[in-house]
Amino acid sequence: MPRADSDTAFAPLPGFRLLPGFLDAAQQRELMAQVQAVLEDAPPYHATMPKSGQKMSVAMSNAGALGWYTDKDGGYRYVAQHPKTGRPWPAIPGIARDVWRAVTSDAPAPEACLINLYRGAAKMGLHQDRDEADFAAPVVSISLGDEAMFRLGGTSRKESTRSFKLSSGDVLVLGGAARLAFHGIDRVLPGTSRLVPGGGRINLTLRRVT
Ligand code: MD6
Ligand code: FE
Repeated sequence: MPRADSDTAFAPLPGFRLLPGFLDAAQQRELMAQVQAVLEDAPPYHATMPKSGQKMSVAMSNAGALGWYTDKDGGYRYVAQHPKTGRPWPAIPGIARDVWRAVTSDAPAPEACLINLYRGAAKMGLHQDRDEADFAAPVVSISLGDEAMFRLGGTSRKESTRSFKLSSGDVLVLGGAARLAFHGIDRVLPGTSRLVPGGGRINLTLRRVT
């Protein structure tokens, strides 16, 4: 019996692209330094899920004109200021903008860069990225630090899923039919990288919002 993870019924939707090792070690270190500068201005926080009021295990911050945010009463949305400092989000790191330009053909510049910080047992449940007003542009993600098991499914929760490893420097694109594919992080593999100061994993997701 094949395990669910190697289910032959699973095929990624068109528009899904995994680019392993897209950033070399030097580029990863430079991007890490740029992200640290963002996090000094815009400290990571644990956002709260709508309705349940549960805090997310992943710490978050943002860069760009708009940042993804959630709290108990407001729900999932984009906001122009850091919820605690009230300041506008810092600019999107240059290396991240370079990656967007390199992997999206004619999409306008990204408006939002969500920064996910995984420490300890943090993980992210299966979700769709669907809080944007327009799904024409892809979502581009960059992984830094510890390896993680990423789970990818189809556009309905019922469809089969498959998990695979994301490593530091990998770039993942959800565009076209895969733009609304369900996905999540099952777990991070601690101690598999020394890139992130204090350990753990950082994922940047770049998006058009409006
Ligand atoms: C993560 N990534 O890798 C979570 N979303 O930590 C995402 O939620 C994601 O990797 C949209 C497109 C690519 C992604
Ligand atoms: Fe996502």
